[in-house]
Amino acid sequence: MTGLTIKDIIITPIAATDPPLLNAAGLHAPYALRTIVEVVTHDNIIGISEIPGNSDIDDALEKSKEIIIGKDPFQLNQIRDAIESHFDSETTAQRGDAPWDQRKIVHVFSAIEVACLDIIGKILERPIVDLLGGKRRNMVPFAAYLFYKYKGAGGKLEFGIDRNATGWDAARQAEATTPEGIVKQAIFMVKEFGFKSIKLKGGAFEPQQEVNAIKALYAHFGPNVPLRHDPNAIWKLETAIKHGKSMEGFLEYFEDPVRGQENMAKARQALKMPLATNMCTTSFEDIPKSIKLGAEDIILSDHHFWGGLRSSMELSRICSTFGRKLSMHSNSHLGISLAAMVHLGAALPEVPYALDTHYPWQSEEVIVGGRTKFEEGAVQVPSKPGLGVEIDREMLKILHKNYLDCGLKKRDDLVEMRKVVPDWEFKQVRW
Ligand code: GKR
Ligand code: MG
Repeated sequence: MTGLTIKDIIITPIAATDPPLLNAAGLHAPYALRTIVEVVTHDNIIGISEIPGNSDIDDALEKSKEIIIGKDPFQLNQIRDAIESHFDSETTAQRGDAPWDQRKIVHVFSAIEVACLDIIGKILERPIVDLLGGKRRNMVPFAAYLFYKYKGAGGKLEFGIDRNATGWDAARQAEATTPEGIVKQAIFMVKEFGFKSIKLKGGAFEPQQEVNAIKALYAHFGPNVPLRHDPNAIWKLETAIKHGKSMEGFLEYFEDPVRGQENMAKARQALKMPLATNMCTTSFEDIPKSIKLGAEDIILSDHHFWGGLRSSMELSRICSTFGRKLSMHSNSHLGISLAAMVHLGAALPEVPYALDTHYPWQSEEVIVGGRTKFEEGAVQVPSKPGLGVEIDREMLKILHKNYLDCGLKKRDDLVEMRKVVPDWEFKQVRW
């Protein structure tokens, strides 16, 4: 074995405090699960990555060790081929009906690819953005991501609150179920992070209530702050067209109003505003039908489920070829994922829309130096070699203990919702 080959892969599931956020599939648990992956070479160079936490994905990662250990981290094509032939192939349908993606192989490859790029960057003494073709911007803009929520901060406090909290901390813990509550949340989030665009996670309340929230945001922030609404595919086509029409002129784009590419194409025909998706076109195999039908205007990529950073660059070229815009989707995450998103955001040919991030909802961190700073809603592209962030070993231990103590193994917003509304049911299409 040469010094450069991979000698070990360390998989550490963690749980980070997450508030009770509502969405079309239920309620966030008191902890968001993430998995921290370390790929170690014989020379003891460690590359790191972060992916959504899910014990099935962790098991798949564990199984991939036997084919990845011994490989050269520069040989990413070989590693991808080995992973693809080792596991049964997955279809888009396996992403599931929930707003988050439940496929395994894409996440496994993303975890290994980002960690290998981190190693390559460290060896070449170059930031990952340089491995993606180089930096096109120094600051990567993100959007405020508003959620309807119950009162509470999540974590050990469960649904409790810190009575001394002020500013964004207090807003993060406050209930937000009405248009006024959503506007208040937006004011504090925008003040704290400087975001210039706002997204509302919808699909939690009946459509008119959410439309009223969008109009209340518009009334408060005015026409220069772009707004988006995302009901996570839970509206009927008629509902999306009726309420979509009433939001024309208020929204920068409308995200996954309906389920499936066919319905998205019909909604797109009927509405005079761009449609975006992270639920109907979610993999390369979905692209031909998306183009044929005209399912959306904007694809919200996510390197965790599009198979890594280089795949996301390939996606950007496909998008521009077929007249699509590319932006970025997010789930609850910490700073290692954020750093990867920022490197990708810096390399993309264009960033026409501020990228999504759940980051303001988390309060802990697993990287040295603590929480990543936002300036005017944007994050500076790291310039250190690789990802430019390192694991805080003490925090990793603490967050791993949270994982062991909390007993959660994968995200299930239905289970959490039933703790507060016992007869609540998930519906593919609700309104
Ligand atoms: O965290 O509740 C949530 C979101 O609904 C998330 O799971 C979605 O995947 O943010 C996502 C989206 O844009 O659909
Ligand atoms: Mg979405």
